Amino acid sequence: MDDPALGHPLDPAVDRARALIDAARQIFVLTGAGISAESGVPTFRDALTGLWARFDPEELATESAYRRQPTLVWQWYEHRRALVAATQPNPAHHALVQLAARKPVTLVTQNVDGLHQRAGSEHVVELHGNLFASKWLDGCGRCDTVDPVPGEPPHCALCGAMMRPGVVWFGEDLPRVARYRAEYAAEHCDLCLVVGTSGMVYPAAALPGVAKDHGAQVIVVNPQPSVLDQTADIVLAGAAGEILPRLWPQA
Ligand code: BV8
Repeated sequence: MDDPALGHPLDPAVDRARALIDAARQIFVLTGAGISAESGVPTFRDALTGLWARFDPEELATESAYRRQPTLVWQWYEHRRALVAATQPNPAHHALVQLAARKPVTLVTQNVDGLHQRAGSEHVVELHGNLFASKWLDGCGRCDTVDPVPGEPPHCALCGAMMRPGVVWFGEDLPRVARYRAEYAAEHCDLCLVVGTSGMVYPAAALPGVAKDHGAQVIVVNPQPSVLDQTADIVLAGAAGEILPRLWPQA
């Protein structure tokens, strides 16, 4: 029998998920690179092509790699910024905007692509920063840039400090406010919706477990099995862009 609203074959797990979402009072959403996959944004592991193919992402996305090879790492981020700028939010991003219009939602993302914001989501908690932000590495406190040289990190005209991508590198703590907001949301939700993450990167990966420990139900959306399936009450195996629009009415 088809789902009258959507013309999809009824899936009991989708029905159960819909009922949980409909009954939820406070929803904590955690997204990862998978929610942007249907926009064509390579996950940061996939982004290692060409010049960077020979590197381990967890090695390249570090301050030490940047200090050692600033131009190579800066160009990797410029390459990724160009890739992301050429993409658009997909139905999964837009569905979450619809959810937040119906329910109290805290949207926490591990992604640095800014696509949730471009879809219209507000108050997005970016645990790992944003590709399009930059900040100073060291710096005199009164830093001002020289004319940027394409492909090179900008430098302060006063002290020569180098600018760096405004993302959280491995080995760096998460932004304090973002981390606090994410932990608060996990501790105070009655439903946790996890979309498109392998659950491999900490401390973000611990958040669904925190929600569970505080009494929340957990729904995981991912075409592949992940370690977070063990925490889930419901696992919806499929692409976010197909599944999310089926879980609540869309405008
Ligand atoms: C910290 C910005 C401490 C940079 C990123 C051992 C155990 C535990 C922890 C550690 C450990 N060793 C080291 C650590 C710490 C480390 C860590 O977790 N390492 C991992 C690799 C083991 N963590 C850190 O370093 C963090 N900081 O711990 O600090 C500290 C404390 C105080 C003071 C100082 C220090 C910082 C982590 C942040 C790293 N930065 N990004 C950049 O992008 O260049 S993380 C980066 O990787 C991405 O941003 C992203 O968040 C993450 C990848 O994870 P996912 O988003 O899950 O993506 P992934 O590709 O893995 O999975 C995609 C999923 O989507 C898949 O499951 C796939 O099936 C699914 N999918 C595909 N298509 C779809 C889909 N799903 C739905 N729909 C689809 N269509």
